[in-house]
Amino acid sequence: SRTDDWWRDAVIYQVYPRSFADGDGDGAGDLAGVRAHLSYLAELGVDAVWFTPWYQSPLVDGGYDVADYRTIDPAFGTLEEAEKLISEAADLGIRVIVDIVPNHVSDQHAWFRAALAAGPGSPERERFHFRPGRGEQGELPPNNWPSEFAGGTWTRVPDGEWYLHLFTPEQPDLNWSHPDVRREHEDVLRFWFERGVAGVRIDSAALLAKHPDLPDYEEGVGPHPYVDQDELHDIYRSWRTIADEYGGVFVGEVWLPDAERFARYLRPDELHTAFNFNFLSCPWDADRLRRTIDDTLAEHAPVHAPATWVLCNHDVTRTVTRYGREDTGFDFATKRFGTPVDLALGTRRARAAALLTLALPGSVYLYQGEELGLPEADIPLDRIEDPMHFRSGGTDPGRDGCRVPLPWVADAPHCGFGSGAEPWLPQPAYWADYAVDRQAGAPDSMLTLYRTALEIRRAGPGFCDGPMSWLPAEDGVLAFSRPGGLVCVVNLRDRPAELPSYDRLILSSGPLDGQGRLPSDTAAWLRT
Ligand code: TEU
Repeated sequence: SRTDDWWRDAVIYQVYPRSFADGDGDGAGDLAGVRAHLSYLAELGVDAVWFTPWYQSPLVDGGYDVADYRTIDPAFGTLEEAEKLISEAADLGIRVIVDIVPNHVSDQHAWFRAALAAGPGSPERERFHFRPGRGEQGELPPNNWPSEFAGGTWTRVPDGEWYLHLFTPEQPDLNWSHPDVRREHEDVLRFWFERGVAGVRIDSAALLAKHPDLPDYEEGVGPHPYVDQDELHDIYRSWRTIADEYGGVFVGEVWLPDAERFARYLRPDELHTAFNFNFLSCPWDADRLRRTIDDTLAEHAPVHAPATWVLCNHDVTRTVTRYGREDTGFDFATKRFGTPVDLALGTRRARAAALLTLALPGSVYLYQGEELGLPEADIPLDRIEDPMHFRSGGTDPGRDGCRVPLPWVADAPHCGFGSGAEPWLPQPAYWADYAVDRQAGAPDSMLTLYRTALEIRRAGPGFCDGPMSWLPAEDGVLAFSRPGGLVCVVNLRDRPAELPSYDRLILSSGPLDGQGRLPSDTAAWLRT
């Protein structure tokens, strides 16, 4: 719908296919379900859809354990359906972004099965990180690396060797100094660009390359042996030449605390964009938010890359819950996760945060259900599937609470998620209150807020990857202007705030008080 630079200020909707819509009635979402709801996404007004992995997979880690990139998992559908989906989305002006997981594959991937069968010393094992163990009998893991998901990073196979996995044992890490590994991923990129995808998300993008000696690591002592290795830049430069052939774009999942190191990935010959997760750890506080915004924009400015804004994704506690409580700990007495939540407050803040992020320079990621204001759900212990929960010995709730199947129709079985089997994760009793059909015509619903805001954003001007300037404001209030006279004001204090008397485009929550002031925890867009 727009130019080659569409991605610089796009709104990108994240679909977690297993939980979006169930077209075949087996209790799990699928491509048929997505295709049936493409018009919903068009009406919402998003520019692109990012699909978390839909490839053949045992789904041990929700598809981030890929067994074959050239096959769609039968639980989701077929390659032909994916191709249809991509072209139907294009007809509606929606671009498709797929997810590539280069750090590891599934233990069911042909390469790993071959490596197990071929045994120690075989060329098949060189595509992974197999090593003899330490200790007299080789009974100790080859190094001390901690797992990204708790538990160890090494698993021993029956012939005595160990293999490396930064995530679960079902996700063996690939050896990125092996030419097959590089060639295969370049082919996979071409495979999906050939099928018309507009972009690729790169999972765990700063982890793939490892120090060749796999040395022990003490936190903070010496260079890190696998985070942010220099070879990565060479890998992404070769990927970029492929993307450029197709006009495709990258968004990297680059979790790095160091802003300067992060920005190195965002270059005209490397990644176009990377997720900015700074808001996920930023409290609802005007000074902290302002500093986070300034830091984020300062990180991106020198490399001329647009910032991205993320309030939620499939790995973190849902936005309205995060803004409505202090901590997310596990309560052993009630076997429930999280402290009591003030959902009304969390929702109000999430509404204001939506207008804030949508008014900032750059692109915005919107995670399915965020536009409905879904809270984090409590998942009964015996229904949790996320390996993160099990790897932590049960101390971490895991990430299923943000992955519950969507409610589409309040009065339909399973809230319209599917008409057959029970959804793979249970929907809470209150889920129907959030259903799309309840929210669609309701003036005060979260869905209406998002639809209206996205419509205004599309019409512009001012919602772009251009400049922003802070305006003078009272303590606890954020106010900034954008090109074309757009002004955004966010009141984070506990009493009303002065609002300039420009034309009002939208309020996150109403009404204004008798003196025309903006209520607490509310945002407004104005036009001068
Ligand atoms: O996440 C990578 C990652 O860094 C995670 O460890 C993240 O810190 C954690 O999920 C936060 O709660 C990606 C995917 O987004 C995630 O779903 C996968 O499980 C992971 O990679 C492994 O592929």
